Amino acid sequence: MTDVENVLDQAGLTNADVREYVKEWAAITGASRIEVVSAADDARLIAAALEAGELLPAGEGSYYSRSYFKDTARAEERTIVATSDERDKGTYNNWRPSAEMKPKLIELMTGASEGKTMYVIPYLMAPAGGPLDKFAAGVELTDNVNVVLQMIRMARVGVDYINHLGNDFVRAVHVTGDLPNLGQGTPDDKRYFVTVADERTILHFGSSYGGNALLGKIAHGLRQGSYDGWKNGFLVEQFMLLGISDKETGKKYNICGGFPSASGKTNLAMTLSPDALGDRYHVEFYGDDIAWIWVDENGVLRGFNPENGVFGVAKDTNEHTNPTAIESIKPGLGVIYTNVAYNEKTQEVWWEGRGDKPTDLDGWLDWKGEKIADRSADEADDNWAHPNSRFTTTLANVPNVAPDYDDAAGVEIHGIIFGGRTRDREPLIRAINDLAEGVYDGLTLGAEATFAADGLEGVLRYDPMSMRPFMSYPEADYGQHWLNVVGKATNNPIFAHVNWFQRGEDGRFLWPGYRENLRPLVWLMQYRNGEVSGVETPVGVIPARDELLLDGLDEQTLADLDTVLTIDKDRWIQEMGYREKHLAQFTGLPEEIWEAHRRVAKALEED
Ligand code: GTP
Ligand code: SPV
Ligand code: MN
Repeated sequence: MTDVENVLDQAGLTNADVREYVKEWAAITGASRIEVVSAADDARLIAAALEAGELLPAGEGSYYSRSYFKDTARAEERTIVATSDERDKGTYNNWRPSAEMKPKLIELMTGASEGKTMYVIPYLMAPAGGPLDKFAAGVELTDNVNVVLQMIRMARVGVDYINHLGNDFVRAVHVTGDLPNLGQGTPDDKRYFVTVADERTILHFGSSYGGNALLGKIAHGLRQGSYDGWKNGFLVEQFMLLGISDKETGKKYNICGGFPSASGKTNLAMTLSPDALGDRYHVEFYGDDIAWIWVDENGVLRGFNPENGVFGVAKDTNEHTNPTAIESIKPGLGVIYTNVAYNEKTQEVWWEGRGDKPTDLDGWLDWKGEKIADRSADEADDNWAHPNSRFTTTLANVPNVAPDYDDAAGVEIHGIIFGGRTRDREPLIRAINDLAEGVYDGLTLGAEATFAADGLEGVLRYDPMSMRPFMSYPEADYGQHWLNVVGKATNNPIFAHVNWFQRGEDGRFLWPGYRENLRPLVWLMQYRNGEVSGVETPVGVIPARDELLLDGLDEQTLADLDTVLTIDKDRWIQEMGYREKHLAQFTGLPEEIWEAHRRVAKALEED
């Protein structure tokens, strides 16, 4: 081991608390070398990772990595929130006492990085200089260079973000572990992904995949952040954040919202205006996965995206569905692909929904690294790319990124939307004027789970505000916290529930989705402004057919429109029974939420 003090001095890491922490974990993990990294090290680290074969070239200035085949998505059942107070136990946070979890993790991590470099990644999950900086700073320690390269893209990285903060930083320790010998998914599973929330310490062992390993993003940016937000008066949510500017009126509206993992946040924030609507509306990208939200001293609800990049789902991303994403991953931008299909001869990448499948199989490897040409007949239809394969690119590469995306003051939020993959019942959009009803709607968000969580695809489940996998404290307190924070806002944010995923009896999507989703959002802002009046229903206000911008929609969509704008009363009444059971799990839920539930139920019965 080189002299740790010396390495930290050389790197200009002066924060004494951070130095102590680094030394403590260097001793536990037994790493052979220490290296402090900043964004400026990217080119050198990329070159070293290519040299070591840990990254492969994917054309000019793009890179490819494969994670271990049993390590391709977040492992929800191995993810734990630990504190020393049992009252922090919620329904979904997998709470355990920290006295039980910390020794376990220390034992697993002891000596586990021997022979490896321990990278020290000082980071900030925020645009720098804002009101929440002291909650946004952290230092990830990892023994995995790919994690470093991803973190450099996804967060602001460098010692200057943490040197002045004293002890106000999250301790985030990541040890990859011996991936082929961790018993993933067996009763003897050795993986543990633990956030010790009341100590602001994250200990993740046994993965090198995104949400399990980029600790700034999910474990800090969502789990730790939401716990800190609960204690300190702000909200941290799995939300996208976008602006819609209207050339004709010169106005701009910002909308944030939660859809469960792999349900359309990235695509919505990158959306282009439908061609038929001309250039009147323009969508500006702020964030696609996380928003930190607070009420400022003027009573304005504000939010920013704490991330610096996009870790986006590759599947179905192409020039038609999401041309913005395709632009943001073009050659030369330093993009990293994970678990897509790769051609070892031409260095091309491909995934399901990218376009025509290559017919010349020469050189093509699937996401496991196996030759496609060698597949047996019964493997012929297997996916080439993993369904949860991803691309990583920085915000600066996103063509519609908002000019002020890096402004630490954040932006005013005018609307909050919830949505998910719901094949029936949920209409295209329904607006909700009342705070308690809006919070109630978020808490009862039900949708089909996706491939972003291991082994759960297609399962119908409630996913409160799309935070179920990231929930850090009890749901009843979460509901109350929402009422408290948004209740202080005087700028009149409106709620809405959206659904791009209704299906017909033949299984087809009834709404074309993607860029057409701008139409209901424009309606929502017009409704908020009183420019359209909509149609009252027991579950909110839906657009009258002719209030939606319909120019350029195809015949089939126009024919299906009445269905996606219908409230199926019987299905809704049945749903209210399920919701009652769902909410009853949350002991101590605020009475205002129950009142909202009963109001909606009564309105449905009387309708
Ligand atoms: P996470 O990064 O996992 O939190 O996901 P996300 O919510 O950002 O999801 P994303 O936008 O990446 O979309 C996930 C998948 O849904 C992709 O395969 C998209 O192509 C698909 N998708 C997104 N929007 C739509 C839509 O409007 N209609 C349809 N049919 N599919 C969509
Ligand atoms: C999600 O699963 O919701 C993601 C990707 O955004 S991950 O970073 O892996 O959690
Ligand atoms: Mn997500």
